[in-house]
Amino acid sequence: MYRLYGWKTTGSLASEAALEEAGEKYEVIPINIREGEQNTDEYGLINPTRQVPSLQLPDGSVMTEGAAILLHIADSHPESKLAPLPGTSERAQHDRWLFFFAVNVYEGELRKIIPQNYVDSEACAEAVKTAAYRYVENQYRIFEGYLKDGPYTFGDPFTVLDIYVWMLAQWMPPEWLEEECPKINRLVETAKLRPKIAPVQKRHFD
Ligand SMILES: N[C@@H](CCC(=O)N[C@@H](CS)C(=O)NCC(=O)O)C(=O)O
Repeated sequence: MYRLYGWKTTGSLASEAALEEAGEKYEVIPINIREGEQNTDEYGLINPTRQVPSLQLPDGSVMTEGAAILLHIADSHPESKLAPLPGTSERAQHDRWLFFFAVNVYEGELRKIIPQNYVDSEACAEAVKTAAYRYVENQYRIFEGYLKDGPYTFGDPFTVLDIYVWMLAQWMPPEWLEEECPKINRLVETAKLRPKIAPVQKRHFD
């Protein structure tokens, strides 16, 4: 059985949704990052970055980095069709945008939330934060420009990229997303209604 270390509405949400879509059995080990539980010695042995998510695989090994976890779940459950086949040009596009969101958007979100971790002087932190807001919004506009008829990135197939976008986009102000990125907003709203996603959505956001 998989063991997912995570906390409500945080980066572990996408891994949880992917495990649901893959029909896997898993246990969530709560790590309350608001209370600093990621900083215990015990958790440091599981994930030296002291972040969530971390995923213990059925063989006992542990992996970290949310986007890598999503790809692993997709590739180890090919019957779930959660990613295009490796080596295809669709997969290249899928991974391109997954990394785009992991590197540009997720990291941008961290600069918004903890700007003080990115600069030495407290005085510069506010400037980092302001620039991060603008930067993240621009990343969403770039992806919006790539999307076609939807509802998901590649039309009907629902992939772990869509799961990642569904999670991250809910960290944006809903009115901004609706007005500025209607295609991404449709992706998120459609994903929310999926039979396996809806209970996860409820657990995290209600
Ligand atoms: N690169 C990591 C980033 C994970 C990350 O920043 N997680 C946040 C929650 S969304 C966290 O654990 N923060 C706790 C902390 O930084 O102390 C990933 O993509 O999985």
